Amino acid sequence: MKVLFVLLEIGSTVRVMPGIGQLSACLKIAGHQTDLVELDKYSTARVVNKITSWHPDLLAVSVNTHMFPYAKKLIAFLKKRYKVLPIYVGGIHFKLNPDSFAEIEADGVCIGDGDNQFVALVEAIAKKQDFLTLGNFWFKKGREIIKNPITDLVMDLDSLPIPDYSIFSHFKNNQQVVPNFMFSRGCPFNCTYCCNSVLAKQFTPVSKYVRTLSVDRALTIIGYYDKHYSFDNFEIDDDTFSLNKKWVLEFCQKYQKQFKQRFICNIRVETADREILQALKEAGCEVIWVGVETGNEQLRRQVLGRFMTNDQIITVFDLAHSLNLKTGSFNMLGIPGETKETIRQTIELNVRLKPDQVQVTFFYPYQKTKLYDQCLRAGYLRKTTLTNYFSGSILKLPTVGNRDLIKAEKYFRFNVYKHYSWLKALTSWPYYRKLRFRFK
Ligand code: B12
Ligand code: SF4
Repeated sequence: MKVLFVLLEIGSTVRVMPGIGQLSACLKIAGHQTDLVELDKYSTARVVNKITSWHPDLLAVSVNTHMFPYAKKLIAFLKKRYKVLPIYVGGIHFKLNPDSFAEIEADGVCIGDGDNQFVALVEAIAKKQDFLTLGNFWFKKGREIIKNPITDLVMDLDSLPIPDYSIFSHFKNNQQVVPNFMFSRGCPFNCTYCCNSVLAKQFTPVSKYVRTLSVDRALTIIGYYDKHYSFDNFEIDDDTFSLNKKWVLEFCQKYQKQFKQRFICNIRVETADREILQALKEAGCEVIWVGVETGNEQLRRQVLGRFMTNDQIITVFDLAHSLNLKTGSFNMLGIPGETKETIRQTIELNVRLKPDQVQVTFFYPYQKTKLYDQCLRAGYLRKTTLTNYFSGSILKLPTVGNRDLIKAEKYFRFNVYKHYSWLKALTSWPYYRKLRFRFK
């Protein structure tokens, strides 16, 4: 079978989606062909051209929440044009919110891990076998929706094939690539706004939710890409890479003996100490990214369910800098309860941390998370549809106006950097780009 994936990278920037890479590898091992259309703006023409030239047997659309409105529109168009082409959807949006399948004209949706079950579905379709009872999937049958339970969760990540990134354009064109790898799935923390608190409930006991590749398998995957592609840097996208100290120390020790590439990863401050940070630095880690989110401890604890203190965060940043390890901070604006004062505190904390890179986004409550329900009950949701991450908050908060949030976001990085790096402040100054163009 020929399976065509569609990636709607609209309203954000993403080079590789590990989920698509994993599914493509599983299908290829089973003898199927795969390809991918990447859309950075909404366009039916690119998909139609690919369908016309490649003649896929099935379309697979992977959806994060901000992609949902585009996926809905695209699938409605394709269903009208190609009545018999099966279209299946999956991805984090449907794992969190399977009921939204009713709003989209696809034939079926994957509501859990897709690795084995999507292959099973494709094989059943190829052999014209009945598949309507297949676990991890919901299907449409006329007006009815058949809701099968989750029956297959991948517990042993080592059993999966090496993710296939060859279908992504960066890899196809054999450019200098920046692969992003995931060596684990899941996170044991329970932050109120994060997908993990919802996804963990699919597992009994929930402690089984966090699954990790063996260190040797992780190194085999890096080795495969090292052999076939040219890259100097890669990203480790695990939610919390510092979770298992023994694993990280073993990884770092073995990694530096085999590879030279530098990498970045996400850590959580409670799981990071001098030994881990030192090991990461020696292995070639360039930047550790840390979820700071807000400078106000009460908001962080009571609203976000994150129990680290500002002092703990400061200690880890200071430690990293003392080891010459670069740092990045993730921050959110517009958390329920946010005020001009808490925004000032977030800037102030960042100034104290002196991150080498600062990221800031508007807080968005994803459906089915605890904080979404609270926002809904409090009447904070201005709209429920998200199409991009840059055009302001979707909440209407009684404590701070959207205009103030937009302004705070625009100047956030400048307001942090100006205290310790004039160069970074200048390049993050909102008018810098315009100025550069004028002088070119
Ligand atoms: C890796 C990752 C990234 C990477 C890669 C991006 C990507 N979209 O995959 C990078 C670093 C680029 C990134 C960036 C961002 N991310 Co991110 N990221 C993740 C992370 C940690 C893992 C996702 C992953 O690869 N999981 C492993 C794969 C194997 O699982 P999967 O994608 O669910 O795919 C499986 C199934 O869903 C299914 N499946 C998937 N597609 C399909 C299709 C079909 C047809 C079928 C049958 C099955 C199927 O099979 C797959 C294999 O089992 C998740 C958190 C998490 N724990 O899931 C957040 C997450 C996806 N990111 C999130 C966000 C918000 C962002 C950013 C907006 C952050 C920011 N503010 O800049 C950007 C936007 C990126 C984008 N365009 O999507 C949110 C999205 C929430 C949502 N409801 O949509 C998540 C869920 C974290 C959270 N806050 O809860 N991210
Ligand atoms: S620590 Fe990060 S990945 Fe883990 S639950 Fe909290 S927000 Fe999600």
